[in-house]
Amino acid sequence: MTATRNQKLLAWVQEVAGMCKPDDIVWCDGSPAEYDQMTNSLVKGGTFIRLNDEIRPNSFYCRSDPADVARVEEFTFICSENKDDAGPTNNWADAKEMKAKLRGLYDGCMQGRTMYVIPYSMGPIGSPIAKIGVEITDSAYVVVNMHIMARMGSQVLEVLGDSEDFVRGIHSVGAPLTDSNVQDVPWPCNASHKYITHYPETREIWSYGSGYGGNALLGKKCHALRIASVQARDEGWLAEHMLILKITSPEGEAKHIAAAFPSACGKTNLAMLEPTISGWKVETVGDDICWMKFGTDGRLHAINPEAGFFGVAPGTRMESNPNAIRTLAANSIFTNCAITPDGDVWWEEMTPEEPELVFDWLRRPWTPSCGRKAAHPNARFTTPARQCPVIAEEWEDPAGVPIDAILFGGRRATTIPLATEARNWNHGTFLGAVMSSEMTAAAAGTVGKLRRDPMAMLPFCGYHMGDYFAHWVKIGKSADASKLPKIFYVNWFRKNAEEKWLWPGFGDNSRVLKWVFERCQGVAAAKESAFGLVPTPESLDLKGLNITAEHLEVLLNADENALRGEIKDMRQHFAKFGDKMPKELVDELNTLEARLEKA
Ligand code: SAT
Ligand code: MN
Repeated sequence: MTATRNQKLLAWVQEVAGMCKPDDIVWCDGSPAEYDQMTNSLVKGGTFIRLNDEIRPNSFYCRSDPADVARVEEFTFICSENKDDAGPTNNWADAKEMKAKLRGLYDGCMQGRTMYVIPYSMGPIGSPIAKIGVEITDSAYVVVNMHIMARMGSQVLEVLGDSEDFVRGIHSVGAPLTDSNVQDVPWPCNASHKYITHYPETREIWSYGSGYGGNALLGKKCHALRIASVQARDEGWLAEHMLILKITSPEGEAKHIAAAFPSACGKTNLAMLEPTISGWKVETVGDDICWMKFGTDGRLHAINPEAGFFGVAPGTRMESNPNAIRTLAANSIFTNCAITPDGDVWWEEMTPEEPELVFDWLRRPWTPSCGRKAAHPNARFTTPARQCPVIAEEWEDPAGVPIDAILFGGRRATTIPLATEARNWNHGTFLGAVMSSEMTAAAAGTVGKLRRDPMAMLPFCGYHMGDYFAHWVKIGKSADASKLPKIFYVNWFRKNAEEKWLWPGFGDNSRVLKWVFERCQGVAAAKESAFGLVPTPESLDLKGLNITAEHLEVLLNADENALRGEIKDMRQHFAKFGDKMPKELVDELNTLEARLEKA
């Protein structure tokens, strides 16, 4: 049954069906009944295992193909009309050539499968900041994950009406069942042909070969970041790789903070943290993506375009993120974790003691002494945001929440202090532009290698990064400076010479949030450093924390020698963007260098 009379949408679905040749077409309505029916059939087909209902009700366990475990940046393309618009940080391919190649791969790629049509809204349905997309996919796994991650189904079609204004996404796992005698595998994918391609001008996404996370749940990174960043540039707003949190002081004053960290650097943990300082409260608006638009009050207002969390499981535990653990208690999907003999999930660090026996993500028996990891390091949970016990009451406010502060951060064992406040918007934009992090398992690549990841958008900016920087500068210029969020750079990951963490992190990051809050109020102290304004030791609330004065000094130190050594790398980084590099940020780099020379 088709639930729309939108001719453009109908024609496009027909066109895609003609190419992919599925056995049938299903228009997803987004209902709980649809979710139940599809999860049941995923269980029947062997893709899902239903977890023990008494331990984790209505939840499912799933293992991917070992050749399909993370985003594949080397096969991710921005197919803008001009190569120059993709810029040096993106793979570019000519749209016509890429589409011709993909049409070849898509030809008959859904044979023996069902083609699902998923109308979805990124953002609360009908919010002026929200955007509609339609994902066509042959993966039932994608459909049920989209049920959690986005608002989807009939309601979205109603809001869309006859409008042509929707992002068109095509996704196929690239594994046709051409021989009806051949049994499907639990995780169909195409290990040798993966393409995640974006067409910014026509607002299209064509994805092939992978069923995992951001490669396949097209509303997330492909739409809400890569395509939306282009829409944001064109329309004067910001689409960012940021969590959104609300922090309330003991006096009942609330502020909203958005924070950008690369994938798997603890955005979900920060978004849900339980403060260790008494009387303070942190609540969640979003954990991964933030769309910010100027409101009539001249301030930036943010929405979380997503409806769920697709978080890294390993390391998540009561001590690191109790609210995530509580969110995951039911109605969740777990991918590439381990499974226990009594039918619950497990992953590294989940429990204080390791279980005697589990079955790992590769289906092998695992014991604590076996010398392997039980869960894949990029194992994920998919869980509804509304289940989060600290979800902020305004998290679905169509008008968004006013942002008081923006944090940038990454994993840096050295050099970068615990917290730094930018002197102004351009300086903050500069700090975001030179942001760097040691790599994690969220993307295929060398874990631990340092890479510059501007605003944590390196894999997600849908256009030339130099133009993106210029857009940030322009946003600053267009606004009343007193109404712009203050910008900070934080680093929870500093280590001492013995490779030990200097900062406890997790709930204790509330101490830094408090400092940020009080800087916004203009009450906390800070001192000048070459890098920016850093907390004085007394300005941080360290009550109850066991931290030596020596360690604190290292933590709060912008290491001038190390920074001097990085200037060359920052210049090379900026040089990549050629004449698109905004002068304002080059000036900031010159200022940093001059300050370091004087220091
Ligand atoms: O892109 S994913 O959604 O797979 C996760 C991430 O990298 O943050
Ligand atoms: Mn992310």
